[in-house]
Amino acid sequence: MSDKTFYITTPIYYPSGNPHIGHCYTTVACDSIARYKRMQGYDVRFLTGTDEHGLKIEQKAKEKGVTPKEYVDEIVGTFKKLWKYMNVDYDQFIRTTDDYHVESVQKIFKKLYDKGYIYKGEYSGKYCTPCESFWTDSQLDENGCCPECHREVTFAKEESYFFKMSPFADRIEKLLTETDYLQPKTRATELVNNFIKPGLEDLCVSRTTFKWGIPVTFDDKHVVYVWIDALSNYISALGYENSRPDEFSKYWPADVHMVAKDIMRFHAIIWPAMLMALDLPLPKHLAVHGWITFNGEKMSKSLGNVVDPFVLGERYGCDAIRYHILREMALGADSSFSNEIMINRINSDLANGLGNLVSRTVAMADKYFGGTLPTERESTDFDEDLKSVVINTIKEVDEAMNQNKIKQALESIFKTVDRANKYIDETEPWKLGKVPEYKAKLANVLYNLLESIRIISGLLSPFMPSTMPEVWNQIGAVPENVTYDKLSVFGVLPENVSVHKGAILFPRIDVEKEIEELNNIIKQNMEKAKSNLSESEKPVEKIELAPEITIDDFAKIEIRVGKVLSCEKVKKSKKLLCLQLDDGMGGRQVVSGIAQYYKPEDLIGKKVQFIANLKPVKLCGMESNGMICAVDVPDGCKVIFVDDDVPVGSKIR
Ligand code: ME8
Repeated sequence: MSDKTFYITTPIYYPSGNPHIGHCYTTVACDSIARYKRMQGYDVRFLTGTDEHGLKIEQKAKEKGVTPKEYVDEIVGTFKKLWKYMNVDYDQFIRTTDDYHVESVQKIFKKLYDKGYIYKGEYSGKYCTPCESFWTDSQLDENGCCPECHREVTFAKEESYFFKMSPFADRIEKLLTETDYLQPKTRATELVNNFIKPGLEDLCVSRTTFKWGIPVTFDDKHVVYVWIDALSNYISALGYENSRPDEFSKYWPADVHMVAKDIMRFHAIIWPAMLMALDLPLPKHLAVHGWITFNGEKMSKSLGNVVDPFVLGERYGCDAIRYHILREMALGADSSFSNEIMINRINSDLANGLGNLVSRTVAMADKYFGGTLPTERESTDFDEDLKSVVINTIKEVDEAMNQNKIKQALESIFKTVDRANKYIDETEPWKLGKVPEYKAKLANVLYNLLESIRIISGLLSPFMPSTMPEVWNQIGAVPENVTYDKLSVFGVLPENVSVHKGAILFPRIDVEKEIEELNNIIKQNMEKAKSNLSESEKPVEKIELAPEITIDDFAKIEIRVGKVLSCEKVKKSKKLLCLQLDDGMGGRQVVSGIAQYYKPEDLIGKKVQFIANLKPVKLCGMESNGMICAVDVPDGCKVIFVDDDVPVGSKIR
């Protein structure tokens, strides 16, 4: 094993709902970096896992009538299944319910207490129960509600242990502003201005109001609260302060913690403070990416605004999904997910770009040389430029990967794919194939293409690990031809290489048909997610009100009660019903667009509300004197009926 080590971690995910594309991004990104480093010869440790304690899990398990452990076990199983499906090759999966982790957290808590960094106090403030969070007044939203879920907060007081943050403020500020810990470093300003400059507040690190957590050994009323439990996973996994074999001295400090921006603060401020308090070396880099959003909202399972990664993988293959999410997200920025962008990207880059390059090259080697290249060569004017672009790719990819810029690495590789495709257009092998004297030239062109594909596919293998072995098989490469050191050298495949025609790597997708099918799946998911939400999870709907009006404005609208005397469908219209109302004023006819939701007999004899002073209009040739009041509901519309004892003609005020 190499003595160059590389330790990379994902966040440990909450198993409070099944994983989605957002979770896939961080995990697949770390997997790709880990694979790249393994390819470079590093002894890699790639850690992922689940963060299983807390009130939310306790509540959800209760609602389902199972123990918290039973509840998380099932979801953790789905996470593991997804990582297998996505070909994520982690070295260790940590669960915060694992004994060794519990042991570490208890010792770390006690150590910090003994050193005087943890003390007992009282927490008081505005508290949001579903989010398990205390908020300061300035953090509340414009209605004085929770800034995250917008529900009401209550005043709460609780005995808690606190972790002193202020002793570390100066060192943390330097870490963020003077070192390359934070990637991208541009985010340091917001952290320094929002949290460090105003004075670092001590952190509440224990709770007494729920039980599903790691008990504080010296005060059993308390369980350790969120961050000391969760963040410690990065070192407990290596055997720090527990009975696992010591790998801490080998792999710590971590090379990369990768997280999304929502938990940047905890990793940029609290985690370094904890390590400083424990006198431990700090991790080398914190790579922060944005959110995968869907229609502008953070993608999340509870909103149902996601296509299940299993469904996507089943349709396009896991490598297409890996490629799409890695290619879309720039470190630091959000990336908006759309099925259309995904399918177009798969079609353009994978089916047309890479897939075509491989299939055309292999097909021509097959057609013109029966699959095995002859050894005579004659160069073309385009060879040198192609070779220099191809050989240079690894430098660009290395440079990008050293900064964890995966999107940039993939851009470089696909620029080379384009260059190789252009080489086919330049050399026109189909013309060379027609002239026997050009045999050596044609062999040279095809060999250069196979070599380009070898290097491209070698560089792509950390990102698309399932498909690249198939590419190697088709171009006649063996694993030794695509080791890292061979990816900067042109001319590795044997001169008389044999290709093997194979399946299409990335079939072209029919965009319109797919979008329609995926949209239907999303619609179903949204409905399912809504009906599956527990009361505590249901989002408070944001209702946009029309501009304010005065009572005088309202007085201009006459809403009155009428009784439906008769009702019939309007001929030539699927939507309209024509109603005759007793309006207490001699009667009137109203035409209403409710035919899809009500049969005439459902309405006859019912009392309804109608706008009595609306200017008459003609609808499908029928005069309408007013409008029936109704509301939109998810599967249609409902008329607002009035109790039978309300007299017709009554005015609504
Ligand atoms: O925060 N786009 O767990 P979590 C991009 N347990 N990434 C996303 C995403 C999205 N829409 N949604 C989730 C926790 N992620 C804590 C972490 S670590 C010591 C404790 C990814 O399940 C992203 O990496 O809410 C984010 O940081 C992580 O999931 C949070 O997962």
